[in-house]
Amino acid sequence: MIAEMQNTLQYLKQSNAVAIFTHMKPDGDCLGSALALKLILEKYGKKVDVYGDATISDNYCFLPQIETLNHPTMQQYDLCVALDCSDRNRLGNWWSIFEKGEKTLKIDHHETNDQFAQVNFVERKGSTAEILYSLIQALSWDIDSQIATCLYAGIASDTGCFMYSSTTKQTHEIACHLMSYPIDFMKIHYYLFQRRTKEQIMLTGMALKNIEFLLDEKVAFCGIKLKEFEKLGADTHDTLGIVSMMANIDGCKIAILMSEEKQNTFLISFRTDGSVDVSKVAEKFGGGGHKMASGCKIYGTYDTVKEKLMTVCKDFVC
Ligand SMILES: [Mn+2]
Repeated sequence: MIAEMQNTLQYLKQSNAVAIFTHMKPDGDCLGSALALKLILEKYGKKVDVYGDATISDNYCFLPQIETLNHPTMQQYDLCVALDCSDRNRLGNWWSIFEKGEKTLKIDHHETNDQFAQVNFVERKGSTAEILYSLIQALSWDIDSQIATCLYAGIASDTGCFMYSSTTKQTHEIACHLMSYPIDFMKIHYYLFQRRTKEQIMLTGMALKNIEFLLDEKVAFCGIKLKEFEKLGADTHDTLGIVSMMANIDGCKIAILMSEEKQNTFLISFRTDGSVDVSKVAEKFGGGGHKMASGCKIYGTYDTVKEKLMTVCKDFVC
């Protein structure tokens, strides 16, 4: 562990042409960490490109330099860094660029054994941004308000605004230090947790109206069909926050949102009050995730997919 940390610090200090990689469907932690690392490396005289998915939610538009994503300025890199990526598949098509790096580094907080880089720095922290903060401290590098904004956004994002069990005393101490820079944390919270489009609110309204309470009311279920998405001009990206709201219903052990992405293709999201490990539920369908939040994809008709879900859930709640 100490060796991995020393190697990580060496890599960051000694490299001059750096490529940073985010995972597919990047979240706030991934993007915040990538931009924080970009900004600090540039501050110390290095050239940096950031690669990531082209379709990024408007909710991340407040992040400094988000517009520089996928505008490479170099052909070759002496260091390629993958952030927040548990395994190599998370890099998608960027893998072919990543693996060509003279040196490769992974910085991540997920539990996984895929040591796909030359140096793999993995710590069980609440966010990748928190790990990055400790690396920056170890390097005695100076942050500024832009870097603090990115790190704060990453930490807030992955701890559900300091609400999840991954939040520790140290998480708050880091946030406290970051707030000593002039960062607009109200704006960060707004974009990460509050902002909704009209379509998202309309969809939420419709979904909540259609919740079914099944298996002795221990399961809250909501299915959204393709034609319902179309009627509201919405798609599966607009379901943000619905399933978490369902999991807050008193007495609900598992909340399930079943969204029809394409005909006979359903994206399933699971949440729980903590009494069930929903990553195990998702695994039954070839998916995965965390104890409190997970997901999978199931093919079939609306009724058969719903039936399959209930058959599996029965074993977890009864
Ligand atoms: Mn993360």
